[in-house]
Amino acid sequence: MRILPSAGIALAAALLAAGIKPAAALDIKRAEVKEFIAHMAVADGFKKRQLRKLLKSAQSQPAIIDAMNKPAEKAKLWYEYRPIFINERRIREGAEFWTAHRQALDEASIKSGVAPEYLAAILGVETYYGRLTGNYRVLDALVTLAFDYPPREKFFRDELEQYLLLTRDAHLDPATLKGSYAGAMGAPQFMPSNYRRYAVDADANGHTDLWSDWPDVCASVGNYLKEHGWNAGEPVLAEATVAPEKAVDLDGRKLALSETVGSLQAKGVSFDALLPPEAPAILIAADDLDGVRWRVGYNNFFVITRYNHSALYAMAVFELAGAVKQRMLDNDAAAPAPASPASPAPPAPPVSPATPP
Ligand SMILES: [Ca+2]
Repeated sequence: MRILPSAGIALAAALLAAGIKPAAALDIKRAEVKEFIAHMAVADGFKKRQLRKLLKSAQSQPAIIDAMNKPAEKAKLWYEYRPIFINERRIREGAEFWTAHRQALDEASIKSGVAPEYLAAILGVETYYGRLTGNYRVLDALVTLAFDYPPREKFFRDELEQYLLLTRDAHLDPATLKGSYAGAMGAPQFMPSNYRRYAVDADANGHTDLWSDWPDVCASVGNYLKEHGWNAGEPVLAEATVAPEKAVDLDGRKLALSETVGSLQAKGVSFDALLPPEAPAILIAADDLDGVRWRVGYNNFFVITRYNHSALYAMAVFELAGAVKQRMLDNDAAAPAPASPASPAPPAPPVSPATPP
């Protein structure tokens, strides 16, 4: 979420291997740290002494700052970015994940209206279906960015506060949880504020666990997308062509749902419009090796970018979702038919009831 963890983790590891500056314990005598502690004591009822002890144990890590300065989706073009996520291994593991967690995916899909392939694809892009959830202590990541990364210090101080509230309320140990270099946690890589706001205890076992409780993981991703405006059954994206005399204000590089199906058509964009003219839409320029490929994103495309503010990210989720779903269909088709020579049973429906036809 927000930051691509797999690319970021690799980058951070490379920087560490290259001998970038070592980590250092947080100096809790710094004015901004004292101010933060005082705020937490007054606003949230924390004991100052406990906070000092915890924050003193945190390591500020220069490698985290270096990783923050170079997120993969800002540096890469679509044709460079796509193969990181759309490849045989991620498709195969997606089908394996779906097979292993079919019930959790189906239940989350019915509840949220988000088709299971999109829930799986987000987990696939974020953490390889929960396999790579990050090896930084969340405390170190948030402390580093809250106090040693001025461009985003307000955001990360808020997230650090949310993290301390989350771990207090959920009886988790704030010193041991692990996550990405940005402090994103679990299979869906929720930042602490989103964990508190959108995570769901779907199996009602009393714990909302985004690392290994798969009903919780799947339901939380569905809940996040639903709360950000996902429309059940609607398409995500259509391939498009743009007339040479297209309106000059359309470059396909602004991430805003500021057009409609009708306005794009009026400006010379041709696509298979599956929604009515008044439906919100966005034109996307995808850089292929041989030039720009045009695509039109609908509302649900924009909703995916609320998970990570990048059109590249949403296109990767869209394509991975389609590829994993197709792999499931292919696997089902290849499975041996049940032995019944008189009247062979039809194959089981490969998709959940929540998947639109
Ligand atoms: Ca649970």
